[in-house]
Amino acid sequence: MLKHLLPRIGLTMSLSLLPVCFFAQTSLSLIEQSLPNPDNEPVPVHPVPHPRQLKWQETEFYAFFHYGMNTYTGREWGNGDEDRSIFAPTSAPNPKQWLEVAKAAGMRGGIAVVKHHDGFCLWPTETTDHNVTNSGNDHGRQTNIPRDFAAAAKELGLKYGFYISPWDRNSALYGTDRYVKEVFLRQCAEIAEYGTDQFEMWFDGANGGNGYYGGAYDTRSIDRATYYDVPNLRDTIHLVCPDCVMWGVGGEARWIGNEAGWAGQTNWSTENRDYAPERNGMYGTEDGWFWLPGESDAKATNRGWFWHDGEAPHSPERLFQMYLETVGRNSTLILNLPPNQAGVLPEATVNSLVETGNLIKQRLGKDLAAKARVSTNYVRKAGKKRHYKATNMTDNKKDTYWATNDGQLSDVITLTWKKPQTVRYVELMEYIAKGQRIRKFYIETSPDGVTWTRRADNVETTTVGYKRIIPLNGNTQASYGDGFEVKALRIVIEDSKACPLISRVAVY
Ligand code: FUL
Repeated sequence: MLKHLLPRIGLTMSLSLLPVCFFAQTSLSLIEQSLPNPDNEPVPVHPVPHPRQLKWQETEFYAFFHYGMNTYTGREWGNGDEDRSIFAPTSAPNPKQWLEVAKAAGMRGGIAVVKHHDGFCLWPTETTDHNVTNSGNDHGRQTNIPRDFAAAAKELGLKYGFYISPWDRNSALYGTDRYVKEVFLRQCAEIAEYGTDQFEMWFDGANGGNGYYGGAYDTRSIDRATYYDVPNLRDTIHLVCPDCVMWGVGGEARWIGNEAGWAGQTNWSTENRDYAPERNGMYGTEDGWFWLPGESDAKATNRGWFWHDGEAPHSPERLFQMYLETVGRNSTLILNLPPNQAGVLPEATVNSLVETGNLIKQRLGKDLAAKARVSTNYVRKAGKKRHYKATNMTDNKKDTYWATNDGQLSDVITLTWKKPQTVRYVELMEYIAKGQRIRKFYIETSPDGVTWTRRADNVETTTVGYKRIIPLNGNTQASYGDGFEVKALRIVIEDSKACPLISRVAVY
């Protein structure tokens, strides 16, 4: 009956929001099994991502730009009492240069801070006088970061979004209901107007404490769970920016739980709403009831989030390691690049990031699986317009996938080459639109297709998720090395929540 009343996707998603309950889960899969299924598609394993979360996940590696009042005071957290004239860029801030560097580094987008905890806004806003229009020089008064950042991103074909601090140490209203209605929600709405195709809005977890607060100099605390009116915030922004994931406060992606550039080797994109991110952010929760994928925020430089005198970038090798330990572990990586007082990224940062991009291209750019023969023991029965053959994993198409029949939770994927290949990394991607499934696998290589040696056996080969990259020598810090000469490689899937669905296997 129900199937005539609700479209399948809507039904799946609205029901996936129900509280944990065996009854709901059972009745859901019964309903799904009774739906017509000419393509013999596997039923989802709940929870599944919202389409906006899927698009967000594909951004993979993107930049963070901390620029603002702190760039000129040398602080990391301004108190909110900074004189506006201090914001005086020595040349016009240049978001296009920031994003060009991000693109050269292999990133697919960027997020610019437009208001940090000090409350100074980097765009002309009606919500407060504490903004660029009252700043120290003409470059400052003409600054409009969201306008210029969005324009540059569009020109360069990158995704973009903004960081708006919910905490505001300048506002006299902070801590009252009026702050949320008259300042914070309006600021978010103003920023949404700078581009309906934003991919993420970033809301920091530092909320409340001491500050200037319009001259009061006191300490204000808020109830994080209710103060920011999150449901209203989310709905309002999604009306204007339908693909914009609300990070942190907004509850559509989770903090990975450290700012050191690594995610757990075991990393589920599933979580519970009442999770404590610092405890579980790195790993997620296998039986979590919500799709809440991890994002790792990390610094590409050695001082702070904001630019400081004497700062130096991390080496390209260190940044490549971070990439492997985040993007390669089912997390996104948002890597911070701080613009200096001239509003540009310093040369040393530029050089390190360009070189990081080169490493990513050299090491993970040429897929050897494309010229391998790929086979599995099991293949799901094809439907009218869809098949699930092993070659779906190497066809470079994100919407095709290999699958087994229902109930078949293990299998072996074998790749063989006519001539020996030097291999160093294996990349796997699950078709997560139907849920994250795999929970145990391992990798072996063979010089002749007869004798097999297990590789990376020090690595927890548990979850895959959106993307997993395994260095075959098991060492993310020195992953490149000499590689292994092989004629065959196999991925042994030992266990999966339901039939495994893999959209990509790549070997580098
Ligand atoms: C933290 C903030 O308090 C830092 O200043 C910075 O913005 C970082 C990305 O998030 O929690």
